[in-house]
Amino acid sequence: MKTHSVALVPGDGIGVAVTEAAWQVLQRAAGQGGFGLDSEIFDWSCDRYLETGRMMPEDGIETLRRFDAILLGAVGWPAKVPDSVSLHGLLLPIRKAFDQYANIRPHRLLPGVEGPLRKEGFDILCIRENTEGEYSGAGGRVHQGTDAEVAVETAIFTRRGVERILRFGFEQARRRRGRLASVTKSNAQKYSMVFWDEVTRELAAEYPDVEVTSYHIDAIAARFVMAPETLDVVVASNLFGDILTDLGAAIQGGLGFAASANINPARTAPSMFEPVHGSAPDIAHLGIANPVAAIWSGAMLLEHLGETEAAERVIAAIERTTAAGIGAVPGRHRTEEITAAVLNALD
Ligand code: GGG
Repeated sequence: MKTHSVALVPGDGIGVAVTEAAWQVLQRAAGQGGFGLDSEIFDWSCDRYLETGRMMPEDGIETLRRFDAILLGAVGWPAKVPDSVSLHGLLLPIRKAFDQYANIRPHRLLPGVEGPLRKEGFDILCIRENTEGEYSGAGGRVHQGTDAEVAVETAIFTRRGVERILRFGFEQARRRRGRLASVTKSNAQKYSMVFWDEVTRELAAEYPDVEVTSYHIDAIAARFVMAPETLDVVVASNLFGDILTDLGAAIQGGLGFAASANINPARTAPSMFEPVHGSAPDIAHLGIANPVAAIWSGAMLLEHLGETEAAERVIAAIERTTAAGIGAVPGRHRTEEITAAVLNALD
């Protein structure tokens, strides 16, 4: 029997409960699909930071490297550790070290899920550049605490980085409805974003079958709400993609429904799967976190490992669950009820 190894990094807050839920579902799907899933749990989190001064051990990356995939919950607990420290101590270094440059975030409506922004037919695939741009961690501060204080955050855009994420987007558009939206703010950011637009135009010549439109981030944010049916695949930088996908999640009905995959397309290192949402410390101990986004992310993990049929069954089980109204309204059902319903729907 084929067995895949998965590193579980539940992280902080509700990350622990939703990872546990997703893992239960993945194991059930594996049992039904005739393949195995082995796991090891890593307690890398803000609590660990408080104990050891590190979000993950020094050899954390090398430890993760031997797994086929990583399932992550959420990172951050600002009352314990500044978010900038936790993010740069765990999530961002994993994406960077494993060259998970394509962050895939599917936004579509699940049956039965309501929400004030819900738009029938909403179906957008966001591709977020995941290893450089505004989250490169380059910059500095001088004259701290004085009137002359200066803080600089350098956004790094390389030809390699921009070209490969756009190419990834073009390929996805080819497999979907053939439309690509490339997102910048090139009227205001006259170096990096003008460069991004230029690379978009260069690549467009290679993909004559894909209809390409360049949007500014503010304009496409409005379009997400007003005319989402005009969008198919959306490619954006690290920061713009991060913001836009929270909007996508809101239109889906909430952050509890937004899944994501941090993919290393060359498969030279493990890819990582995580819900878009954060650790939500305010509800962490209430048992009401919605595990749907984490379970959906788990389905993306199975798909990546080549277990396509099992992945499709998990997605179908999620859809049957929300269609029955379970997990469809934030806070109405407990995490364990939603998980049990998805498990039942798998059977
Ligand atoms: N589940 C992922 C998570 O913890 N997200 C919190 C967050 O702020 N992430 C920033 C990012 O995805 O770059």
